[in-house]
Amino acid sequence: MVLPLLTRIDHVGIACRELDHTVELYRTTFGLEAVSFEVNEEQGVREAMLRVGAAAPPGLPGAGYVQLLEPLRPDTPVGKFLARRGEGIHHIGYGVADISQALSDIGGTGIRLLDERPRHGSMGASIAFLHPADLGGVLTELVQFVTAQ
Ligand code: V0V
Ligand code: CO
Repeated sequence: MVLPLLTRIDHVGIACRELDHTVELYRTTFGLEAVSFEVNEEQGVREAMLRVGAAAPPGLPGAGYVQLLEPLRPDTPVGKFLARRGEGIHHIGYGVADISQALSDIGGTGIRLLDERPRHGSMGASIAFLHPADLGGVLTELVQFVTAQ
């Protein structure tokens, strides 16, 4: 196992009821701009990525993001979260160099994997989630950038 498994903070995921309104709130309050809008049917979200800090060199990871998440339906992870807890921080996404290896290594520690294999994530990344109940109440996402990091 190559430690540490987590190489950087990729994004903070924030659940909101109205994506466009919240994007505008971050723009007018902080001057952050959305660099990507996507609908992810598998995850049940419409989401925007707001880059914080300088852009990474082309094709390289490095920038951190705020990920604003609006549920596509009530019976989705973010829809259920909003109903239960209201708007707020939903998950933290960490960069990993090799997501399949990281899943295997973390699975071996007994932490429950919500995804046994990587899924399609924002801006072409491969993502996988770990169970919040095994990580101090924090829903944790692994993110492998679109090219090797
Ligand atoms: C639920 N719980 C959470 C939580 N959501 N705890 C911390 N953070 C969260 N975000 C707790 C909840 O309070 C309950 O605790 C327990 O989990 C069961 O809650 P539930 O409402 O019954 O929900 P479940 O069991 O149906 O699902 C919860 C999990 C689910 C975490 C398993 O949301 C999931 O599979 N999430 C992963 C996928 C995801 O979140 N996708 C959206 C982001 P107590 O009361 O029992 O103690 S998509 C994304 O980030 C993308 C595309 C990207 O970055 O590229
Ligand atoms: Co995320």
